[in-house]
Amino acid sequence: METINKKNSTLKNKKNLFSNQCRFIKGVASVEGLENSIIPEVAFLGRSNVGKSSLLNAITKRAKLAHTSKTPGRTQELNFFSFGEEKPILTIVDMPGYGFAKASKSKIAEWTELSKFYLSNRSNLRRVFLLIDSRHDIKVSDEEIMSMLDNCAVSYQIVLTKIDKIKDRNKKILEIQDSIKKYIAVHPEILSTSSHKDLGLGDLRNEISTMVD
Ligand SMILES: Nc1nc2c(ncn2[C@@H]2O[C@H](COP(=O)(O)OP(=O)(O)O)[C@@H](O)[C@H]2O)c(=O)[nH]1
Ligand SMILES: [Mg+2]
Repeated sequence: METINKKNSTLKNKKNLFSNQCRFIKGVASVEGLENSIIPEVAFLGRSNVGKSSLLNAITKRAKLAHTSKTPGRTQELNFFSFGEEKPILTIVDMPGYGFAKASKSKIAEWTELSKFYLSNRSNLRRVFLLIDSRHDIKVSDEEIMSMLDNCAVSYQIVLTKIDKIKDRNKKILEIQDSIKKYIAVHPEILSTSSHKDLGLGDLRNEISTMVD
């Protein structure tokens, strides 16, 4: 009985995942700051300015949960957000952006050390959502990341952002599909979203909900 009740309460939580409690836990700026966790986790990853923080705010309908910025390269920490009513059932990690042209060598080295360590050592990481700005093609820095994720066998899914800015979404999806063929750990379905125009957010929420036990 106890277990059934527990299961029911988790199911209820899961259904309302994004309308119920969510809170910022902490920002982690170094490998030493990372603590192990057994709570299912997903991460938002992508180039600086791709719209990671905006997307997190949009799917949670909390405009100020994650800091967004017009200036690229601002989020330098892994930011942990916890979801669930009585107990946490999911963590979403807003990752620092890569591929910022003006970043110094030392900043890039910092990013690489922390993010690579996180991505390759996180046993509770269920999926990485790799965000691509729909106005751009997949860049060399995105390809490097996909190869790295393939190498450490982390499952990842492409999420196009800012689709309010493009005319032909289907064409874009086909182009991206074509350019990711050679990657192994990538999820076959590409999601397309607009945080500003509330497009595709339900599909992304559903996908994330399937990561919860
Ligand atoms: N047109 C449009 N702009 C967006 C969208 N999402 C984010 N942006 C803009 O892109 C910029 C970077 O967003 P941010 O979420 O801070 O990107 P991050 O660096 O990846 O976290 C900001 O100026 C946002 O207003 C979107 O869906 N549509
Ligand atoms: Mg950000």
